[in-house]
Amino acid sequence: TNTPLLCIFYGKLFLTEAFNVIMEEILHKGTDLKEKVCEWKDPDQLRALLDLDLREHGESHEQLLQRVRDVARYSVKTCHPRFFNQLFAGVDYHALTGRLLTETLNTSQYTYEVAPVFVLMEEEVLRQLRSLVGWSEGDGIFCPGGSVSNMYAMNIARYWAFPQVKTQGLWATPRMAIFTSQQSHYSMKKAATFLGIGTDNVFIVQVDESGSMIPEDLEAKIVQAKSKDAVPFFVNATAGTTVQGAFDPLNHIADISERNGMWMHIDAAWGGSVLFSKKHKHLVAGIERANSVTWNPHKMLLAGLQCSVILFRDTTNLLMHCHSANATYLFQQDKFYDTSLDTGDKSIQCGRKVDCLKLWLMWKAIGTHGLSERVDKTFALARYLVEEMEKRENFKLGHFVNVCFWFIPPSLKGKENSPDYQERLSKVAPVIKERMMKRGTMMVGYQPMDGRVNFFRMVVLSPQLTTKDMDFFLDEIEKLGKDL
Ligand code: ABU
Repeated sequence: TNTPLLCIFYGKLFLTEAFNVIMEEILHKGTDLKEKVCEWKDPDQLRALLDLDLREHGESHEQLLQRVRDVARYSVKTCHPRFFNQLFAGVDYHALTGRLLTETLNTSQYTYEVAPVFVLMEEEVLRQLRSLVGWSEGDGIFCPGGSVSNMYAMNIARYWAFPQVKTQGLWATPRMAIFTSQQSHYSMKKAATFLGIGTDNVFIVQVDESGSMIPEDLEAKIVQAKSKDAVPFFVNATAGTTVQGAFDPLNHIADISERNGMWMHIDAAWGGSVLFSKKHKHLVAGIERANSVTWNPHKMLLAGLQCSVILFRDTTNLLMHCHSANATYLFQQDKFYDTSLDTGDKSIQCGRKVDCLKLWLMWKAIGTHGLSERVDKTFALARYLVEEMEKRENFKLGHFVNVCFWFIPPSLKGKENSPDYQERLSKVAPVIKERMMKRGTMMVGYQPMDGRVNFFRMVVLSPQLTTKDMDFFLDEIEKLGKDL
């Protein structure tokens, strides 16, 4: 019989047993080098295996546990040390504990009354991150991903430049111009679309060979925008581009922004974490001169998806002024505590997940020192990989902050001048990728870019990794591509 007490009893039992499956199938097997990163199935096969249909009546305890096992089995193990496919990877167990706590407590970050611990925690984590940027004051908020953090920056910048936009909308603004490099994240264009600025008003600035913005071209694009009667108000510099991992020259861009009265944003979603590293923070010299910074601790720091912040140098409460709607059922001004702790009206969301706890708990566990070692290890392994590639015949390096490279199969060796060389080379990475997915040995991404045919982008993140894994990676690529 389905009494409430029995439901609770079986619910708790299910959770306990499902948790054991999670521990065994994902956290033990999923991080074991002898196990596969993924068990590839074609979509039709996978649909059938998962039995996705939702029915009138519920299933038995055993059937449901099998569902949990299936989800674990057929999902990609992004915690596997040989998952190199994205800018996130690996697992930090303290952060994971924070994620589980967050899910279990199931609250929304908007008011002190429902999230007292997390309102104070978010404030403190943001303060510490700002201080790494070099700001003793300012503002910020956790956002659902780097694209949304970038969108916040653009929206706040527009409000700063044209405050009447909040009430009068686009009727109150001139044609606006945004500047960003050709290798910046695509969220800049999405934000321009979403905010009604329009992608035609996103002026694309050229990059040099390494992928860094060319400041002289930024100046030229500002002149071009003005000649079209567009008002330059926002420049986005990137600290760690998505593909090449390039860092734009921040001080130079800050000079240009200041001279032109523009808001300077830095998309440091990937590269912001170098702020933890004494060795590598020179890459973001000048970051403190920005008006806003996007930073994703779920990437290089391994806080777990998703953990993204937008930080502001502003001390005039722009975030609140721009976004507040003063809902009286949430943000009553006659509450019995300090209502400035009800930070939810700074957000464009209502319900907002708690994203600060995973970072806070991980930071508490390994300290600033541990986080700095994590960043240094990422760079050291990338450096090792580059040095090893240079020793091998069949690898051609494109760039090496993110390790971008082509694998040149024996059949293409020495054929660089053949008319069909680029076309044949473009087919190599997709075939190697297919083979590695089907073997399940590892995962690494590839892409074409700016006239360059498909090349691999290797991202080294998991704390479990050693130089042996880098050697395995190179051997495996050679094995998978030797007959191409
Ligand atoms: N938001 C950029 C992330 C892309 C990647 O993981 O490859």
